[in-house]
Parts: sequence; C-alpha cells; structure tokens
Amino acid sequence: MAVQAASLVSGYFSVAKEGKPGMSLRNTTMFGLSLEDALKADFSSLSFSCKREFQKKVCPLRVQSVATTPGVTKASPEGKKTLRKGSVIITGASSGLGLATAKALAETGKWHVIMACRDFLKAERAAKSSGISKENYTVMHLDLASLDSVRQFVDNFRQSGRPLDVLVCNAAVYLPTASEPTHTADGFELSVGTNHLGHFLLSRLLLEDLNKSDYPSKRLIIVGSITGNTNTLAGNVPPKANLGDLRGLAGGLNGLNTSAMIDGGSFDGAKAYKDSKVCNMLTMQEFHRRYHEETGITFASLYPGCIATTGLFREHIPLFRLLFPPFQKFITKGFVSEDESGKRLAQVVEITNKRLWRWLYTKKVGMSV
Ligand code: NDP
Ligand code: PMR
Repeated sequence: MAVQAASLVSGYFSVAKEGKPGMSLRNTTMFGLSLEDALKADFSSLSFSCKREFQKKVCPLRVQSVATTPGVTKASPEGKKTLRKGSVIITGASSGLGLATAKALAETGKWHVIMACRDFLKAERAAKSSGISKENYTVMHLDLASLDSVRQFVDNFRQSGRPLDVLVCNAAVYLPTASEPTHTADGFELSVGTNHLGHFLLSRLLLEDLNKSDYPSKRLIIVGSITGNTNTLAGNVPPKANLGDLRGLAGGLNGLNTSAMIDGGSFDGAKAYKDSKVCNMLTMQEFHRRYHEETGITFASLYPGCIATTGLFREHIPLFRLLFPPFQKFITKGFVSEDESGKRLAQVVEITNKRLWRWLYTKKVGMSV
C-alpha cells in the first residue's frame, strides 16, 4: 500500500469510527453541498462512520440465508453435481487487461462474461476479433464517468436476470500529460471520478447482487497498481501517491472552488491516477473489513504486472510510448504481455484451491489485499 497514503486514509477510516478526530461526511461536509447533491448520498458510505445509516437508507445490504438456485448443483445424468456457468462482470473489457481476462475466462467455457464498456461497438468488435464465442459474453453499456450511467447499468444488469458471481473493476483512465483537469458528468476530476468513484458506486450497488450469488466463491476484485505503493521502487517515482487529509475530496474534487486533487494540491494527472489506485486498494481493504464475514464475499485487489503495451498510455507522449515497453522488458523486468496479465487476473477470478490462492496472493500477482 502507499504507506503514507494508506496510513492517513486507513487512519481516517478507523479514526472516524472510533470517534477520534477524523473526517466524516455528516459532520464535516466532506463532499461539500454540490457533490453531496450529485451523489444523492450514495457515497455517504465513503465516510465510513455512517455505515448503519447508509445501509438503511441507500443500499440495504441484505444478508440472506444461503440461496438455492437450482443451476448451481444440477444433477447430471450420471448423478454427479455440476456447476452452472459462473457469471462475471468485467468493466473496461474492450481492450488491454480487461479484454485479455474476458478471453481467458470465456475460453474455459465455465464463465459467461458481461463486458461492461463505454463503447458498445468497440467492445463487440474486440470480443469478435479476440475469438470469444457469442454464447460466452454479453456487452452491456457502462460509462464509469457518469454516476447515472452506473445506476442505469445496474438496473439493466438486474433486468437481464443473470446472477452475479464475480465483479472485476478493471477500467481506468490515465492522463499524465493533461495540464488542466477534465471532469466526469458529475463534475469530479476524471481519473479519480472514473477509476475510483465510478467503481465505488458500482461495487456498492452490486454488493447486494453478489451477496445473493449461490456460486461456491463470490468475489469482488479491483485492479490496483504498484505505482500507488510507495513502499516499492516504482511507487517512489514522482509524483507519488498521497491522499493527504482528503481535503480536495471533501471539497468536491471539481477544481473550481477547490482542488481537483484528493489531497487538495495542484492538479497533476499522473498523481491523480496513482491516488485513484490507492483508493481502489483501500476500498477493498475496507469492504473486506466490513462485509467479508457477513456475506462470505472475497474482496481483493491485484497488480497484474506492467502491461506496457496497452491503451492506458494513449495520452502519454510518443517518446514514452516508444521507450516504455523495452524499459520495462529489459531494465525493470516488470513487463508482462496482455495475454499473461489476462491469465493472471482470470486466475484470481476463478481459482478455488485455497493453497493456490494463498500462493498467488503472496507470490505471483502481488495481490495487495
Ligand atoms: P486499457 O486502456 O487498455 O483499458 C482500460 C479500459 O477502461 C478500456 O477498455 C477503456 O475503454 C475503459 N474505460 C476507460 N474509461 C471508461 C469509462 N468512463 N467507462 C467505462 N470504461 C472505461 O488499459 P489497461 O488494460 O492497461 O488497464 C486496465 C487496468 O489495469 C486499469 O485499472 C489499470 O489501472 C490497471 N493497470 C495497468 C497497468 C499497465 O501496465 N497497463 C499496470 C497496473 C495496473 P475504451 O476501450 O472505450 O477506451
Ligand atoms: Mg515505472 C521495478 C521497477 C519498476 C516497475 C515494476 C515499474 C512499473 N516502474 C519501475 C521503475 C521505474 N519507473 C523507474 C526507475 C522509473 C524512472 C525512470 C520509472 C518511470 C515511470 C514512468 C514515467 N514508470 C512509469 C511511468 C509512467 O508513466 C507509468 C505510470 O506511472 O503510470 C501510472 C509507469 C509505470 N511503471 C510501472 C508500471 C506498472 C507503470 C504503469 C502503472 C499503471 O499502469 O498503473
């Protein structure tokens, strides 16, 4: 974890709960008025001190006794129990890691992948050109840079009648060369708004659906990044992730009246991305602490390796895009191909062997939660 950021934020999360000085939405107007309006209280749970109220008012998380969908343990002609296909949502599955993961899972024949993408046609084309068979995927529209779109996606998904067994929050934008902040439909700085806030709302809403799953293993996985971990060499390359005391977030993250950066500093697109990844990782830690026991859902974040060839770097200068892959391949040796990273994430989605999980967790993909 980003040591500095993590200690500050996890301090804030738990401090607020213990009633020591700390920020909470209720007593410090953490998001400011306009933000609060825009979110219609969905994010009140970001102030983790509001847990009970939030659950009652906004997203009641109903813990159900074990559901019994007949699909899970269908008796085969031989009398053996067979598992139904798992159902997994992957955000940003139209390229890079998300697409490679969708492909790896679809190829097993054991998963139906819901590709949650902002560009429907691009996603359809990507699925086709990757050779994913039609019966193994569905594209559904999701623009994480709009909270209305997130809510609409959840409604549409529910109407589809599919169960939800695993949610993979993968989509992200990286805007390292932007000199001014750009914004989501709700007015948040684009990278934190998309990578963290959009996924936060999506996860919070879909927790209820995950909780209903009768699949043997239900999971919520967020893609983090080593560059948010300031206890690593990569995480010490400036600008470093640092959430400070969250004053920019408290002020609305809009760059108009207050800062567009979580820590209240001046805008820096690369830092905003790294901050968003710290938030992703912390969200999983906090979800685990709050919901794992009561729901049985496994919460995880992972760093997939440096996939230096993906579209994530599309906004970077051409020289960077030219030199970054060989630098990662031959100097840091942190490079992984899109295929390999997709296989890694697919393993995190589907392995059920606890010992293998623990090994992966600590050694292979450097999972941080
Ligand atoms: P890509 O740019 O290839 O993939 C990002 C995906 O996110 C694209 O499908 C993109 O859609 C989608 N996306 C962007 N904005 C939105 C939005 N508003 N709503 C819905 N989808 C959106 O990059 P990667 O595959 O590299 O990134 C995948 C994940 O891996 C990210 O979380 C990234 O932070 C993480 N990661 C990547 C590393 C790397 O070295 N590449 C290293 C560590 C972590 P579209 O196709 O329409 O642009
Ligand atoms: Mg970094 C072990 C060393 C290591 C690893 C694993 C990465 C991964 N990087 C390492 C080291 C260095 N990088 C060093 C020594 C430098 C200075 C020359 C360096 C620079 C650098 C830049 C300018 N690295 C970068 C950038 C980016 O713009 C990328 C970034 O921060 O995106 C947010 C990046 C990355 N280096 C990585 C990884 C995985 C990235 C992409 C991070 C991501 O996509 O989340």
